[in-house]
Amino acid sequence: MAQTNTTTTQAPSYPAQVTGMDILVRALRMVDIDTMYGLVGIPVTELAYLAQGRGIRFISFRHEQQAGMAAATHGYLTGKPGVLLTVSSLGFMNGLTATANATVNCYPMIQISGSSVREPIDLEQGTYEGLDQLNIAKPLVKAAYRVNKPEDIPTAVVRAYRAAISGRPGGVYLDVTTPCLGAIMDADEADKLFYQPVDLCPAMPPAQAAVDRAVEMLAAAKKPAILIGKGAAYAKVENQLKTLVEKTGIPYYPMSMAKGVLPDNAPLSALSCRSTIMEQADVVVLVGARLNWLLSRGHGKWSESTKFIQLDIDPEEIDCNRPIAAPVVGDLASSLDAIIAGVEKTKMSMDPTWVPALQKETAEKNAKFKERLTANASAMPMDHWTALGVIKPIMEANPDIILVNEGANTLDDTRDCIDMSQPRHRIDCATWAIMGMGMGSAVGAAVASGQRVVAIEGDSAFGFSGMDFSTICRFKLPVTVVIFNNGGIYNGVGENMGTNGDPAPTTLDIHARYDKLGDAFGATTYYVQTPEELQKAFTEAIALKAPALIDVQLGADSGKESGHIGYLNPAPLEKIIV
Ligand code: ADP
Ligand code: TPW
Ligand code: MG
Repeated sequence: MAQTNTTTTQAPSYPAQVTGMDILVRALRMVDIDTMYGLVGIPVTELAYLAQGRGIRFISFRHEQQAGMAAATHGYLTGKPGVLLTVSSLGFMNGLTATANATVNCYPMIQISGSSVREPIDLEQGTYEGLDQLNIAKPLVKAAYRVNKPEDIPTAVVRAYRAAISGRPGGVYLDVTTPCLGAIMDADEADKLFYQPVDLCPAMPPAQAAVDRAVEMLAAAKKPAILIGKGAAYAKVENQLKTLVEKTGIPYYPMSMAKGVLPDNAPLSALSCRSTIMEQADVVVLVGARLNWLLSRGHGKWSESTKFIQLDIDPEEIDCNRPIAAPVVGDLASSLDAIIAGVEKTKMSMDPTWVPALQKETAEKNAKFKERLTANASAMPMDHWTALGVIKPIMEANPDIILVNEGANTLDDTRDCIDMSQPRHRIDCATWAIMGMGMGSAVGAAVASGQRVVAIEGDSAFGFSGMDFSTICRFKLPVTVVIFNNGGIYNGVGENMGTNGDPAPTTLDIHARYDKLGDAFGATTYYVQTPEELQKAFTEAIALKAPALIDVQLGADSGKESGHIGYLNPAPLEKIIV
């Protein structure tokens, strides 16, 4: 009888395995990262796919710098680091400009970049996109780490996260090598690597003696002022500031991105009295604001006798430009709580004429401003003021809209014109006054907040990031981009000082139809030449809650060189005719 073979061959069983990329995605999820901004290619394409598949939103860009600007804005608005993903070599460097800018502005973000195999980079053997990325990043960011082994990924992510948000926030670079991304581990071994980090952004209360010193100085002040910086906006201390102002009656002045932390348009807002504060205030409380170029020299001169109380998380900031009479080093929420508790027990001695004098000045300046807007209301072609006269009341009636703003005159005039009433609703080119944050920041603001965004852009400024209008469209974001086209950097009337007939260095395209660029990506677009057309277009566009682009035709002579900061230009000895 023939024998039947009843034994079946069992497939050998292997333990489940994971890659470095799996571990990285899981580590990011552990610290609650739900969004990544980036641009893929070797070696991070599969990583982005994995992240998307596992519930991390991946916002894909046309240029890494803009993805980085989005991540930085996301970090600024949420208080959690924004995450940027880049490829090796130039992708890394394109993104690094934004990470460096985030560091200068104290925005928390993490740039994760794939990098090539180490050994041929170190021996300069010409490997694919070989670049010593870690060492290039180091001097430009708050912290930089490289992770070479999948076992180290969870620790690396937690370190990067803590570095980005602890103390003074900033940009962190995390280099992940290609072998590390592709390395394989047994899943149960990998499971053991993960842990939930405790208290990722601990409170750092100030010393009581420092608080007492500050309160004593404030109580004795005759002409005090509170100067609010974007550090206060970031730290979300609007309620404490409101309490402090209400309890003491001290007037406040906001830096550009701090507009709206307390309302611009309120009895104690001294927004129009910057020079008077600099000249006359005897005690100034800096709340998350640095005494950098924006608060010195051509921007006004502090009286020799002004004393400063500075609330900041970074002890190295103290005394860096001016002696600080009362440093209060700690996180702003804790510091303000302690100061409020102190002033509640203390009698203030403010000069009763100080606030009324500032209010009188404010009323006079506001009347002048109104006159200017009225005088320019029907200028044809329109100038910056004509256009802003139309946009101002509509923006102020829609305080939920986040305003992104860059340019020279377009920046200065928009900032001066549009009153803000909500914190963290104004994002601009900030500390470095850089161009090329517009589309990225608009994307980051829309994604992080879910709110409407309006980006008011100079035509030059828009050129730096314009292609990422396509990202606004692809992700169907509620963003209206308004381009003030005066045909140039500062204006469109520059003259070639030689004879070759080339455009002047500042000349761009006064007849460009930026609205057609919007058409290419399916946005709702408008080209407007009159205030009436602008009013209709702007009202319609913001109601759409969908991508829209308005090309605002200004006159080529609208705007002056460098806007409000022309004094920073080195003066030419003479005009050289070639
Ligand atoms: P602005 O440009 O509006 O004047 P800056 O960027 O110059 O503002 O200053 C912001 C300051 O806020 C920085 O010195 C930073 O260290 C500080 N800062 C940021 N976050 C906090 C925080 N949570 N607590 C205290 N200070 C903070
Ligand atoms: C990365 C220099 C400052 S402002 C500006 C440039 C090029 C553009 C001003 O023109 P715009 O606005 O935007 O059309 P307007 O209304 O005055 O005409 N490169 C970088 N950053 C900066 N700051 C510059 C160049 C600059
Ligand atoms: Mg311009």
